[in-house]
Amino acid sequence: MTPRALEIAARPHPFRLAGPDSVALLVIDMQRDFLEPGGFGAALGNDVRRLQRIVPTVRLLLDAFRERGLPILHTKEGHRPALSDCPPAKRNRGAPGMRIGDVGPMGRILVLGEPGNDFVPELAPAPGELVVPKPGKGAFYRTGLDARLQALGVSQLLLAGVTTEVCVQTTMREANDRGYECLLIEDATESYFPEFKAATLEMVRAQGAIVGWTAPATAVLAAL
Ligand code: TIU
Repeated sequence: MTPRALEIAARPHPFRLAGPDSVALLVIDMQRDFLEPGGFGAALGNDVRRLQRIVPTVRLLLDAFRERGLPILHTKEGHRPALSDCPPAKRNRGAPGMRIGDVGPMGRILVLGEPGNDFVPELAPAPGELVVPKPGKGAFYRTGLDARLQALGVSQLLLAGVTTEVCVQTTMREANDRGYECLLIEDATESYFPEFKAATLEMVRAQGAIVGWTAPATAVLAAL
């Protein structure tokens, strides 16, 4: 009898793991710029405290992947100091004095290398984990992410991070179009808008997983 394939209890139906070498954890933008006061998220008028609640869950997932030696990638939204990779259309949407590149309490807002652009300390990448800086919302736009995943032999992505309907959903759609099977971990993602998070979870798994699957972290951890 062949052993039963490992499955994650997911919606709209179980997510079958292709194998230990095929799956990666993709942690999207768990940066001070989005989770702490004085960063980009706050400059856009958001209550950033909502996002902090997922930090322990993301940490549990990181620990589980680390213990098993499975690949982990961390994305980081940010721009070069000269803002050569920031379209004026993106910069101009911020309030004057609080735009991308302006100086805030954690350094220049959404600029790579600034203190506020770094990961929250609890979720700092460990040596050997890939960090993917990205100028856009999607992690495949102007990054080498696709090639890096292919080099690793990864065909399935478990997604965590912020914000659910912006960078996480954009990345999930980009990955889905590139042939990756994607599962969004429900309690390891958060939005400034609870209704947008709920709608995103519903829409990605609708129509027989049109964009992908969703599952709670406990189901992911049980399957690993
Ligand atoms: N504003 C907002 O909800 N999100 C972003 O600008 N970036 C990410 O989602 N990372």
